[in-house]
Amino acid sequence: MTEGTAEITQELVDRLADASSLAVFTGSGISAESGIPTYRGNIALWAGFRAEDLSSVEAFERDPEQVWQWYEARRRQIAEARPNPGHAAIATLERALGRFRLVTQNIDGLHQRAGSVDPIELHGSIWRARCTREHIIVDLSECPLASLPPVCGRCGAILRPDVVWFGEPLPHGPFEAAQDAAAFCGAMLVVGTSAQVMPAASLPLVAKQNGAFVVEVNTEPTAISALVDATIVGPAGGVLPELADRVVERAASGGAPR
Ligand code: BJW
Repeated sequence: MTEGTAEITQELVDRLADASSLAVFTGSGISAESGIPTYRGNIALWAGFRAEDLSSVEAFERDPEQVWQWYEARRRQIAEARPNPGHAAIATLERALGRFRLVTQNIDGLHQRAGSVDPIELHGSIWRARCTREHIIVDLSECPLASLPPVCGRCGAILRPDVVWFGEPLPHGPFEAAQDAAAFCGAMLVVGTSAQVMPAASLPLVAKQNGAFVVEVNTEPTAISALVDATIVGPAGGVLPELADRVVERAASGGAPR
């Protein structure tokens, strides 16, 4: 397979279907067609603030109520959104292929709502919170929240979103599981991430260094396009349904179509 912009060729389908296991690694681009903004390249502001001004430990320590208002606005937007055909195609691959792992940087929970079971969430979830005193993690699927900022039902301390802000370590268990998925997969599908945020962005490189066939699906070339085996340029919701259908059909047939 040559590097560069690729069509969904039979060779590409064969390589994914024949892989010993498939890892799918997603970023916010997979949810763009559900109406959820991506992180970079957007100049969308909330109440005059840039996302990075609110998505940080410093912002939370300075004004937790303001940070929670921002997260609550996003929670409501996500709650009203629907998984799109890209999420559904990934769930189809998971159901059809024996050895499969989904690793996501997304906090929106749309993979689960599309039918994916237990994806590895590297940057946490907007549907959970963490006690700032006892650090226990609590479900926060209630939407809208009754009051802001939410407080811990056990000790009364303020809760914080159970997400990973810049400068914070990724949760150990999920990151270790993601590294294993990348190191031991036969193929990796990288969808809708600019691959700029470390250490998550190292996962496609880990896969490649360990011999995996790595395919990227994105609306534009990214930081890793020169390193992967193929980049399919197009929207995930347009590309993935056809790709998944062909991989599943090919895997079910047990051999290349004549
Ligand atoms: C489509 C599409 C369609 C659009 N179809 N595609 C070097 C080494 C290690 C670390 C660093 C380093 N240099 C700097 C760092 C630190 C930092 C970092 O990486 N900074 C970079 C910006 C340079 N990393 C960290 O701080 C991380 N922690 C860490 O390193 O800890 C070390 C440590 C160890 C021990 C103790 C203490 C510390 C933490 C990173 C946390 C990231 N958090 C966020 C916010 C989550 C919460 C929230 O949402 O509020 O996670 S930031 C944001 O970026 C979010 C995302 O998950 C993440 C990735 O973004 P993503 O998904 O790639 O989005 P975009 O917008 O960049 O790209 C979208 C893509 O979709 C584009 O390519 C489009 O083209 C495409 N697209 N429509 C297909 N329809």
